[in-house]
Amino acid sequence: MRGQGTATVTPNRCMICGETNATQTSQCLACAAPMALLHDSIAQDREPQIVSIIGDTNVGKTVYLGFLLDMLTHRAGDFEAIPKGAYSIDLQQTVISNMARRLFPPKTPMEANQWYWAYYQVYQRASQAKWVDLIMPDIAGESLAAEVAAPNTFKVIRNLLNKSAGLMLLTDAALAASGSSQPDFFAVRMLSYIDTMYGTGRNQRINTPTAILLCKADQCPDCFDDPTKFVKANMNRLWNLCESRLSNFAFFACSVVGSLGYATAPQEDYVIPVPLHTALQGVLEPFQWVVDQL
Ligand SMILES: Nc1nc2c(ncn2[C@@H]2O[C@H](COP(=O)(O)OP(=O)(O)OP(=O)(O)O)[C@@H](O)[C@H]2O)c(=O)[nH]1
Ligand SMILES: [Mg+2]
Ligand SMILES: [Zn+2]
Repeated sequence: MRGQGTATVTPNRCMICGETNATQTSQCLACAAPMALLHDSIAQDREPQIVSIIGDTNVGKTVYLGFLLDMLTHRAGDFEAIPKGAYSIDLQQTVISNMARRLFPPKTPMEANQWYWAYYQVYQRASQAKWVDLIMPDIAGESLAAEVAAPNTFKVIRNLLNKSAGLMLLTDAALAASGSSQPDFFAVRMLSYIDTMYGTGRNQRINTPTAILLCKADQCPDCFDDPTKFVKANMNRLWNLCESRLSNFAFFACSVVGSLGYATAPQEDYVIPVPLHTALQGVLEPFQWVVDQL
């Protein structure tokens, strides 16, 4: 019978953490992953692969993922993408509708039950045409930081990273270019957490394909010319760790805005950036690279 083919899953066993739930719950009671992922994957009769988008708070993960998914559903490049389940559209819609009103989307809450999850069937028309089913959750940077600082605080993150077939590590290039060491340290902490979790020996390296994105590159356009050179110069700790612990990594520059304005309300003492227009650069390339490696 169709739909019963995946031997490793039973209908109420969470795909992310493996916990058995009551059949009716919409989110896993243990880790808050949507149970719809499981039901949709049973319908596909194919094991989906997880690509995790990770990075510090405020680096631009939500914005990046929203635009990426929107490009995929617009058949950008060689891709064609079919969202599985209406929940998969929520992130894309939130980002696009906010940006159309010249607002950045709100910060992702720390609670896992409020994250957006996207499950897409992606078809790549290339020399070797292929289908991949991808699960891409939008994780909050603060939750990632909490898990890295105290492993097992956010079980869902640990399970996701453990199961990831590909990683996209986002870093704030604008902040790094201004001389801050925060982006470098965060990325190094994140990678060393993953390295320890995988328990890779001294002579082995992490072979999960890892794309490292230099976000907000509109603020430091020279990183488009040579992302690797930028990382060596501005995030040298990260570069060294990649070279010694990862076997498959690549650097990419990306940006979603063409120009920014800054606004403040009377009597307010804070200034917010206003995206005056959207200009996507380097959004698809890192994703394409990850899919090519899967
Ligand atoms: N200049 C510039 N700023 C950007 C770009 N993308 C995002 N930003 C800025 O970065 C902020 C944070 O973006 P988000 O996508 O919400 O960041 P996040 O990584 O999801 O943060 P958390 O949800 O807290 O983990 C936005 O509000 C913008 O101010 C970009 O391409 N260029
Ligand atoms: Mg976010
Ligand atoms: Zn679960």
